[in-house]
Amino acid sequence: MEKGIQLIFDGILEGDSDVVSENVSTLLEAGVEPKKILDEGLIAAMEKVGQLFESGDFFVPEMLIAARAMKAGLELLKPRLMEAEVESKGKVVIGTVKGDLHDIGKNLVAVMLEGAGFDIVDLGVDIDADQFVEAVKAGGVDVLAMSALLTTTMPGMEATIAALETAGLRDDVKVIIGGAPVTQKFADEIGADGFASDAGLAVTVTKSLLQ
Ligand code: B1M
Repeated sequence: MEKGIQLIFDGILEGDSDVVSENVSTLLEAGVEPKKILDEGLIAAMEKVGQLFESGDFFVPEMLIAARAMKAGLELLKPRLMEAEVESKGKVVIGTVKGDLHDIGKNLVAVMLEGAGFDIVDLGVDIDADQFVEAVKAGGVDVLAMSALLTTTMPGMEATIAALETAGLRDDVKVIIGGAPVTQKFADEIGADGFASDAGLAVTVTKSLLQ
């Protein structure tokens, strides 16, 4: 692994936002691709954090400070991940489902969609079916995007689709879902229109749903 990327990786594991920010800035100035820094530094480190949590070497506080350090790096990458699209490609309402506080992946999807020219309404985390439905009711929404990181919160996606149906809004919006435990099979089972396994694919799938 390249030295600067290794320092970012280690900085996230140690929860050191300053080291992460410094090295992201240095690599960007040196012309390293933002996508490389994101994939090999930031996202790889969060995967490692997950493994350390599973093995009992990390606890929630360590996950939390690692997430903070990752977000510090992501803030610096954000402008560089966004392409300069002028014309709006459509309006996307996005949120993490009820009971789920994980927002890093959701934020990344929002950044990439915004960069690709979509208007984003980010509802945040812990969003229940009624809140999603209210946001769609507000009008002009082309896509409803839901993220879940916990197997226990995935049913919130199905509940939201059911609530859209009850409200008579299901045909007005395309629904795309994602998050580490979410699969294409689950998307098919609950009647979502699209699934993406990462933020880049979320853009591709969202664009294809609106064609
Ligand atoms: Co939690 N956590 N966490 N956590 N956490 C996981 C998800 C876990 C897999 C860790 C593990 O055990 N290995 C595990 C879930 C197990 C399961 O359900 N199968 C877990 C657990 C158990 C928990 C708690 C229950 C722990 C506890 O309290 N005992 C608790 C739950 C709190 C809650 O939500 N109610 C909890 C808490 C937390 C923190 C708050 C400490 C923190 C989150 C901070 C934050 O987000 N602000 C945290 C973190 C950081 C993680 C891990 C380590 C990293 C998640 C992350 O940010 N990844 C995670 C382990 C892991 O995933 N490897 C873990 C980086 C991010 C870029 O990836 O979010 O997957 P991801 O997003 C990707 C794709 O999934 C996709 O694109 C993104 C970019 O490519 N994607 C979409 C995401 N959303 C999408 C939407 C789309 C399309 C694509 O369309 C709409």
